[in-house]
Amino acid sequence: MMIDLRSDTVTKPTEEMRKAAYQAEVGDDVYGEDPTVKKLEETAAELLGKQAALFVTSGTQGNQLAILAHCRPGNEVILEEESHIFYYESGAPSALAGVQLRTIKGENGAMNPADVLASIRGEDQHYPETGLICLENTHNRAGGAVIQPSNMKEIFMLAKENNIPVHIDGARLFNAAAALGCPVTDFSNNSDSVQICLSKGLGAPVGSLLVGSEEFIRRARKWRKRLGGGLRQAGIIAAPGLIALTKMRDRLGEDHLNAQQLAEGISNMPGLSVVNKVETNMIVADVSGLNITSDQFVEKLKSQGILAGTFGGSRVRFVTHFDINTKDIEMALSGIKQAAQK
Ligand code: TLP
Repeated sequence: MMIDLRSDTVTKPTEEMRKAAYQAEVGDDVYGEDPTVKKLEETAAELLGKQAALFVTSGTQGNQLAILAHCRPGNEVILEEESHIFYYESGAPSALAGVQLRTIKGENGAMNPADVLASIRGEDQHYPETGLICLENTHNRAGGAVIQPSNMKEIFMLAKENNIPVHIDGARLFNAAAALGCPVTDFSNNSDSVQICLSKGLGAPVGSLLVGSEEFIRRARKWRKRLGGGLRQAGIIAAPGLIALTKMRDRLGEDHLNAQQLAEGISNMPGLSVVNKVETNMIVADVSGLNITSDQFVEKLKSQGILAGTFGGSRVRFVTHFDINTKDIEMALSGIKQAAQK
């Protein structure tokens, strides 16, 4: 049995989720007749304090629909330099929405509001129009860093003053809420739209939700259909998603504690250093002290029964999740130690 720390996307659905999928009441969701999908969408909208929600297949689809629904071709989108939308979505904003991206270097994933303000375009005919500002929370490439509500609020206020919508890539927004012990609305209130993932820390097999105003969701729904994302008896996958959304949020703190334990162990190993703050469920370790590449280290880990992901350069990412318990962490630590020694 491998200990899979590549991502929190790897969790298998619980028995309760599988049963819920089996028993789900369904209908044709393109006709708006799937009661389980409707319930999931209503639950998400309420939880995040928005008017409406749309069930989508993935985080990427949710983010891209947001860009499509907020922007017009030729717009410019402001976002952090290492954000998932910029770094990991295959160039979709330009390929699909025809927008260009303006990146800002953040600190621990947080953009400085002054930099955001300075990047908003003026009236000049040479300029593209700033169509959207995207925030990411928790911030993946900053090692699961929590972006503070105060920082988001400052950016949201200046965006409002300039009539620019704000979208949150909240793939792991509930991890951020769990880390600060605050309601998720402390984050979502500082936005026009939010994308949340059900199949990361929350453990559902598939799906994300895009939330926002009724008018925004109407436009996003049309884009979803246009892209072939209109699903029929989707209650089958919405039912486990509903369990994820209602029952799995409260246990995210366990993943964070496990991450702390893993980070502590790794930082005591010669040749390895933990380079992120470990606020949630991710550890980013630098392996340059071992004089090998991150790819080589990941291979060594594999031979010890541990899966981790390379994170660029000499960095390796470990992610804790629902399928990892304290015992796995202990085993992982002894395997990592072995891999670092050989
Ligand atoms: N992240 C995945 C990989 O794509 C890197 C991972 O293993 O962390 N926003 C954020 C912040 C994400 O971390 C991810 C997935 C997404 C969006 C996209 O979600 P999916 O994979 O459902 O399209």
